[in-house]
Order: sequence, then structure tokens, then C-alpha cells
Amino acid sequence: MENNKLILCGIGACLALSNTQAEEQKKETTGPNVLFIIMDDMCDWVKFLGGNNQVLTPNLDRLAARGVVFSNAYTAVPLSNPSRTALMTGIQPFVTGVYNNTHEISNYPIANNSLFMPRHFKNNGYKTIISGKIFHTKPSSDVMTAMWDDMTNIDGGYGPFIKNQTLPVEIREKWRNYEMWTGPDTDFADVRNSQKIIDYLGQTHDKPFFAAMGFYRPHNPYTAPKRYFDLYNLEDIKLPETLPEDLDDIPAYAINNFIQDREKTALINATGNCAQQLVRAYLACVSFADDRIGMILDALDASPYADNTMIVLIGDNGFHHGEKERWGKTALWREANHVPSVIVPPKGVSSIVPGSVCTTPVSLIDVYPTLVDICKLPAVENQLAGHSVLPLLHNPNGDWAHTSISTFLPGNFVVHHKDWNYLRYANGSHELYNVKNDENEYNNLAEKPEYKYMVDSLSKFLPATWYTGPPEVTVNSISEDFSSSEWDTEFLRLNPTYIRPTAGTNFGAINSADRYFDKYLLKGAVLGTKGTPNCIIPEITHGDANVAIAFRLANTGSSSYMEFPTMNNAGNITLHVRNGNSTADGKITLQKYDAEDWTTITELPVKFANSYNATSIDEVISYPVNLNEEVKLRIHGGDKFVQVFRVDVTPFGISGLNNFKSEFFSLQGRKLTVRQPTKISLYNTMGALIYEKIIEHETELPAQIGNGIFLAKTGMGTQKIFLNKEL
Ligand SMILES: [Ca+2]
Ligand SMILES: [Ca+2]
Repeated sequence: MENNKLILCGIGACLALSNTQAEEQKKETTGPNVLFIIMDDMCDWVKFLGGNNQVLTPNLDRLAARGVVFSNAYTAVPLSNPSRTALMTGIQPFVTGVYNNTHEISNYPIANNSLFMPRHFKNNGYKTIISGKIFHTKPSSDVMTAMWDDMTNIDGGYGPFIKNQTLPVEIREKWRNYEMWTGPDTDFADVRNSQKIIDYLGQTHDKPFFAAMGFYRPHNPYTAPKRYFDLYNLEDIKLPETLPEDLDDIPAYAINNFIQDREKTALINATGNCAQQLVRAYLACVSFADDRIGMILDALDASPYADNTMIVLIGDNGFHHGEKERWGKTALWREANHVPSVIVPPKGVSSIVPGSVCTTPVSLIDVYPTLVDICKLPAVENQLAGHSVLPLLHNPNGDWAHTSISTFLPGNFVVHHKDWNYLRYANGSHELYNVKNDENEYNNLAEKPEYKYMVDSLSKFLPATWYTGPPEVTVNSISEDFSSSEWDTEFLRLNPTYIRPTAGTNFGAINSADRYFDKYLLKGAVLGTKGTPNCIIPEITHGDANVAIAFRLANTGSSSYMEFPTMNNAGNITLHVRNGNSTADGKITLQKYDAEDWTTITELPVKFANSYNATSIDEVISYPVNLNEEVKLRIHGGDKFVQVFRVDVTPFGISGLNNFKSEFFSLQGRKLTVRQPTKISLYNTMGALIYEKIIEHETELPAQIGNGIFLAKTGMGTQKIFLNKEL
């Protein structure tokens, strides 16, 4: 228990030392080359793991046959950004604080200042190359350039995105849809990026290399060349096995926090063959990536590096396809955390038997120390939480004293140890499964007296303390008036050479191209500033200052946006804007950072401003965001120049809304039935009280309340209701 605290305190101090030591030890190496391949959202649906018996992964299978398969490997976090941060630093998320996709590595010092795996290779005589998606958010740019020799093919994007809508409107989402792609293969970053690695393997290198290839597939959008869809007959697609009453023995905390889209799952299952379409599309994406991996293997085998290259292949997190009534990752169950993990030693390491399978649970946090061990790099002291699995490569059935822990959000952990998965949530509720007998985790044994000994014994592996974030950093609302004198001063501080437009400058002049900006974080973000402030318009009075300052969103949408700081929740957003076009209406879009990318919440029309330069009246547009969760928003340029003078985001007012279940009353149509007499108060999503009544048993809600989402507060608690929709 004390140990964890010591690690937490000691790590920052020790990292600096590790970096310095590593720098001093720059030297020639005779270690093997490393080909490091990671697939995004690759769950255990690869043939050699048996998670799906229809999937076709001939190339992954032949890779597995060359090395050792860890058939019970688990990610550190079932989500891209924190998973990859843990993988590349070797530090647990509950130490770095990088738990979510909104937690950018560069803002988390323990992670950002650590000795990243590629840097350690580079410091020790390796050439390092990155192609595709290895990180989700990145360390700061100096840290990135220090660890990679070649970043020319970094990233590339999840696209191409769906053009032809295939699923019914009530099912489809930006990240839940599919399309058989008929454009060229090079539309996909995976094709361009894997070609880069293939070319790299064809070149002569004077040093050993660490080549990291990050595939975007099988991550959605489920677009893949049509021929991969053709591998699977839709009529033959089998859905994963599920148990109707599976959730009955799961704690309420888990259901409330991790199975929020239960209704959506039911809708997918009930709507035509949507579930089969989604499963098939995922399988197509797996086979697409598999094919490209085969091409990399062929290139390696034909290269001078065929004999002295080790290969690591992993997925960053798993995925539920309807199991536990959910689609997605971000939960503690096996589907979300179980990933492929294969290590292929360089040829000729005779003591490692090709095609071996090790069933001992291991973690992706073990990858970094394992590579250090195999490649004989200097030990990284006081940083790596995992353990080298080299002994298991030699003897897959050997003893293993360590355990694998996956984390999702502070205080929620799952311990994978021997045959057992033990899930413990932040509120103390728990689940215990014997995955050897019950790989689908149907039968929760945690509350059974005869398994108390096992709960007690596995609990000892849980971290005693974890990072919950500095309490003061949360931003509950934003209010920024860019026409304030503080902003005026700030602009000049940021850019002393900035010259204000002279009095009388009209909007056309301000439109000159050099006044574009790409990205500006609001001052409230306190994250630093990027981009160039746009303009000060002297003739327009705004707010209580004599000059009106504004940011401009350009008319080329993709390059112009204003990003807000992460908020715990967001209520109503209000924007003071003016359209720079004097003859045509325009629009801007309000976007939310989703699990992986920016998604449009709504488009906001901005009327044309006939005499922009003369008027002092802003157009005030308002939109109820009403997201009771951690949220990052931005406004994004549309099709016309739009000046933004003021932004206000109020917090989502009423707390305690996590429980959306029908705990306190039931609603059928507009008939509200309470379990016991209570006063009920209905609020709209702006937090305004619109109805209040003491109800003995049941009441019909009056029609003037209208349809939509409301918050119902009772003596027993508060819950969200959907009027005119099924609760
Ligand atoms: Ca992922
Ligand atoms: Ca169950």
C-alpha cells in the first residue's frame, strides 16, 4: 500500500535520471531489429485466438505460427489514448493520470517526461521510424522529435469516412455505419502507411531499426475495399453469443456507468440485419488489415533483415459487439480488454518454439520491459510497471508471479490472474469470473461465500492509491468576451508586432489572408496559446470596451476552429457572432470531441450582415448542449467568414443525473406512476422549473409541457425522462 505512494512520488525525480543515463549510454548495438505493429480496436476476433470462428486472418495466423501467442493478453486501458500512453511509457494510467482520450499526453508531466520506448531504442543505437497511428494524442513536439528519426508517414486518419449511408437513420452514427469502398485502396491511410514500412524494409540501414506501424483498422468507420466484405456472406454471419439475463448479476454501478446505450443495442438487434451488417463490416476491416500485414511480412522475408528482426503484434483495446448489451470498448469486461499479442523472436533463437501458446494473463504494459530485455537495452529504472515476458517465451507453461491490471477511469480496475478476472469499481462493487470455465463472463461469483477467499486474494493486487487529478483544474463553464480590454492586452502580448487595423478599416480589409488563424485555445483553457489572434475592429463598439475584438472563423471549414477547454459538463452555449458576407447566409458548426474524433453536434446558421461595418449588433445564437459528462467542444468554420465576439457556455445545472434508470417512477407515454407519494418537479434542460405537483400514485403530464428531455426531481432522487419516447 505504501509502495504505490512511493512509486507515485518517486517517479518524476527518477525519470530525469533515466533520461540522462540513457543519453550518456548512446552506443552501437548488435540487438535485433524490431518490427512493432499495433492494430486499432483489434479485439480477440483473429482466427488464432478463436474469439470469432468466421474471421479470416491468414496472415496474422502465419505470424502467430512463427512466434509465441499470449492468448490472455490484456490492454492497460480499454481506450486508444490511455492504452497507447501506457504501452509507450510502460507506466500505469493510474500513475500518469492519462485515463481518457481527452487527456493529452503533453499535458500530463509524468507521461510526457518519461523515457518513451522508441527514445530508449534511439538512445541505444537504433534508428526509429513511425508510420501510422502509434499515439492517439502525442507527447510534446520536442519529445516526439527526440524519439523518432523518421516521422514522414505519421498518422493519416481513420478515413475514408462513409459517403453512402447504409444503416437506417435511427442506428447509424458517424462511428457506427459501414461502406464497401469502391475507390482506390490508397484512399486508406493504412495502405499508404504500410507501404512506407514495406519500402523501409527494402532499404539499406546502417543501424538496427525500431519500426513502428500503427494500423487504423479495424477501428471504425467500417470502410474497407469491397473485396474484403465479399469474403463474408451476410446471410451466414453469426452474432456473438449472448445470455439474455447476463446483466442480472452485475452491480448497478457497472450498468449505470458502462452500459448506457443498452436501448441502442436493443434497437440494433431489433432492426433488420443491422447487427449482422456491423459484424460483417468489422470482419471485413480485420481482413483488410490482415492482408496489409501479410504484405509487410512478405517484404520482411524478402529483405536482408529476414533473420535478425523480431516482430511484436498487438491490438490497443478490445471491443464489444453486442455482448453485455453494448457495442464499444471502455468497460472492464473481457471483450473490451482482451487483445491479440504475438511475439516473434528473430530467426534461429532455438529455445523458443514457434507456434507456442502461453495462456498466462499478461498485460500490454509488459511489452516495453520485454523488448528492453530481448534487445538487451539498459534497464529503465523506476519507470516500468510491467515485467519482461521473456521467461514465458522460453517456457510458456512456466510460473508467473505477476498479474495484469486493466483500468478504466479512476478507481475502476480489473485484475487478470491465472484463471480469474476480478473487476472492482470505484464504489466498491465487484464481479468475479472464472474465465477458464466461463470465458464470456456470464456467472458473477463475487458475492458467493465460497469464493470470498478468491476475492480477498485477488484484491491484494489492486492498486492502493491512484491519480484522480488535481481537484482545481476542472473548468465548469466558459465565459469569454473577446472585446474586453484583457483580450486586447493579451493579443499584443502574444504578438507584439501585431498592428491593429486603422480606424475605419472595413470588414473586407480585415479579411486578408494573413489574418487567418488555425487554432486558438480560449484563455480559460490555461493550456497555452497556439495560432495568431485574428483582428481588432476599431469602428464597432462591442461590450464595454471601445474596440471590438473578434476571432474569425475562415470560410474554409477544415482549417479554422476555436477549441474550448475540457469541461465537466456543458449546458447552454451562446455565441455572439457576425457573418462577414454581406449577401448570403452562412453557418458554423458546433462539434464535440467524441471517443476518437470531432463529431458535429449541430450546424448553426449565421445570417448575412448587410452593413457589417456599421452595425454594432451581434447575432446571438444559442444551443443547448446539455452533456452531463466530461466534454470538449469547439466551433468550426463553415462556408462564410464569421467573426466571433463572445462565447458563453454554462454548466449543465442539475447534478446527480448518472442514474437514468426508472428507479423512482415509471413513465408510459405521458402517464407518470410513482412508487410512493412524492412531490415531483420537472425542469427543462436549461434548468428552468416548468412543472411541479404532489403525486399520490399517478398523473397525466399536461400537454403544454411538450416533448423532449426533462429532469424529474423527486423526494427520492433525480432522473432524466424522455417525453413521448420510451423510457
Ligand atoms: Ca483503440
Ligand atoms: Ca451475468
